[in-house]
Amino acid sequence: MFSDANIRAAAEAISRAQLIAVSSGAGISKESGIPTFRDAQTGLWAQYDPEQLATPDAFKRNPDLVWSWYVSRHDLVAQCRPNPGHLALVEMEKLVPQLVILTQNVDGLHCAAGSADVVELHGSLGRFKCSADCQGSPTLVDLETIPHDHEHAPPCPHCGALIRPDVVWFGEVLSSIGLERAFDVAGNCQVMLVVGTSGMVQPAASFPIEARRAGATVIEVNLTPSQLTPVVDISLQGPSGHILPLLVDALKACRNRSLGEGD
Ligand code: BV8
Repeated sequence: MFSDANIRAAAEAISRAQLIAVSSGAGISKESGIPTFRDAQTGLWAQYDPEQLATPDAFKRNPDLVWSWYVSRHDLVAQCRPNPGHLALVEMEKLVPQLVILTQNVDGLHCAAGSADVVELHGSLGRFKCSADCQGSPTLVDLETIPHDHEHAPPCPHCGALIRPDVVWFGEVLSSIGLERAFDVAGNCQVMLVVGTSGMVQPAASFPIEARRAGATVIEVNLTPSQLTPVVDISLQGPSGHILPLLVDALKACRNRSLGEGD
């Protein structure tokens, strides 16, 4: 699990920082009811490997299967709410000079919680687009305005190419603007908080390495050790919905102590 001393050390590092970067993965949304990417898929999806479904080839080979997977995830996420972990980051943002969230998640829960500065590196389940980007990149399509069902990828109303989710698939490049911002934040932060990611997907898995190279204190919040654990300075093991609120409380205590000392 984690020690009070580690929570305090993490809070001290955050209290001294000008820029805090948060790198979040599927684990932060687990307590909102959204399965992580490597959880055994439930129901119909048990027999599919997400990394085999979240690719341009899968969509080309079997667009209706990939479409159904995304529409079912979209419908699940639409019923989910931010959990205390997301809300703690909104609190933390108010207690520090600058906090930027670099999220791999496509569930939109950081924005729904009220975080002000979120880079959605892998896109969003809430947006759909023409797979040919016929009106420019991206050609977003409002699903509410076109007839569609859960079984078949619908045609683009402009050009007839199939509609797909506005997410970054494996083998696709991330938006250069988002990626540039992410590496800039990672290279200039004093603290990077890595929350709920296995650290297996590139280029997001490089951010903590980049932050550490630039001299930042890297703090991990994860249920279990991850690929990144060996390179972090402070490891807080447990559910993020429990640990992040504790971290915010410790940060407030830190600030009160320093305000008291300042009297
Ligand atoms: C790119 C959107 C340049 C879609 C996602 C070979 C060929 C082609 C590419 C590659 C290759 N080898 C490597 C690559 C690069 C590839 C990659 O990294 N592959 C990996 C698998 C080896 N990356 C890419 O392709 C990226 N693009 O590199 O472009 C390029 C292009 C061509 C060729 C080479 C390079 C694009 C990657 C983006 C893919 N899209 N999502 C969708 O969602 O459907 S990734 C998807 O999986 C998620 O968005 C997320 O990023 C990732 C899952 O990772 P995590 O978030 O970490 O989730 P995971 O389940 O793994 O772990 C959850 C963690 O939470 C666990 O540690 C668990 O312990 C913890 N946890 C659980 N509960 C809690 C908790 N922690 C705290 N509290 C809890 N309660």
